[in-house]
Amino acid sequence: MREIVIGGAQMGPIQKADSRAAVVGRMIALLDQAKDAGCDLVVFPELALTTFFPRWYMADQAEVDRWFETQMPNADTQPLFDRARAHDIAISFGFAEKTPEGRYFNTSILTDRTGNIVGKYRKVHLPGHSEFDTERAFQHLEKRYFEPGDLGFPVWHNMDAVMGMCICNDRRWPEVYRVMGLQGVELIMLGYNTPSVNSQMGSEGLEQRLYHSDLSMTSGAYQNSAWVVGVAKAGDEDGHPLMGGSIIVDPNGFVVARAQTEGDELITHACDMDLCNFGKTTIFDFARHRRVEHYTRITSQTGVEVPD
Ligand code: ING
Repeated sequence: MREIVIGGAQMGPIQKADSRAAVVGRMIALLDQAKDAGCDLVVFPELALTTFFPRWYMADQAEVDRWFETQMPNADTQPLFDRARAHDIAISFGFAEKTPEGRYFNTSILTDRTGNIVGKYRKVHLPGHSEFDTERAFQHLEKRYFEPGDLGFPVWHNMDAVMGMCICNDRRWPEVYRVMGLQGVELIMLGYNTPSVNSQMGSEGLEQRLYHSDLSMTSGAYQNSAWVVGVAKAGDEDGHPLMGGSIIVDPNGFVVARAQTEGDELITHACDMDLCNFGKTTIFDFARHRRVEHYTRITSQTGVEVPD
């Protein structure tokens, strides 16, 4: 049995005016809770250090840059890495990354239990738009502030398991899970910031959005026989509600832990990585069952092409 006790550290709202130090303090409090709960690994949300700033239209790049980190760890986040190391807990969290070359990504990192960064992922599927959209109830400018990720969907050996990451909207695309599944992934960690309402369809309720989030992650887990941990940043950020719904999903697609609030809330589960083995060696033994000669559209075609 290869058991990893995993914590999903859902975070409540981060206001535009909140400092990174204050946010890191909340993350450390969740880490302390996780230590008391016996966690070995803790997953934090997407863009965990700041408010979900892509909701704000900014024309001035200097204003945009304020939301980005140019180093990781850095002065603001070093206390988090130090506490994780002291607790012997591996962590994963998302942040806005500005590279030394001046490129901008929606990024997440994974550490080992000694606080060393062992993996980095950059969000590939950027939802929303790049210019101010007057038709929307609120803006979602990820295509304005970030480039699509350039690292693909790698996996890493960490804590005697094969681990991968994705971020938020990525969880809605089955290709994401399958590319990691084809690398033998056993645990997929993801954070998300999902508005509670649809900026283009006010009638879409929270129940449907929570269902689609569950559906995406439980399907990805089952169809690749892997654990999936999805962790929200939730609550009202400067008048803009984000949904909660953080979950831990087992390799059979069952939700084994679920957040109940829209605040800072730790969910935990003892995840046996060997539970992945049966699915990977029977119904989802890719080598035995997949027929790639019929899948070429998936990588050769971007949009829909209806035959005559
Ligand atoms: N947020 C949302 C997400 O994919 C979204 C955007 C919401 C797209 C609902 C489609 C439907 O969860 C981020 N940050 O990707």
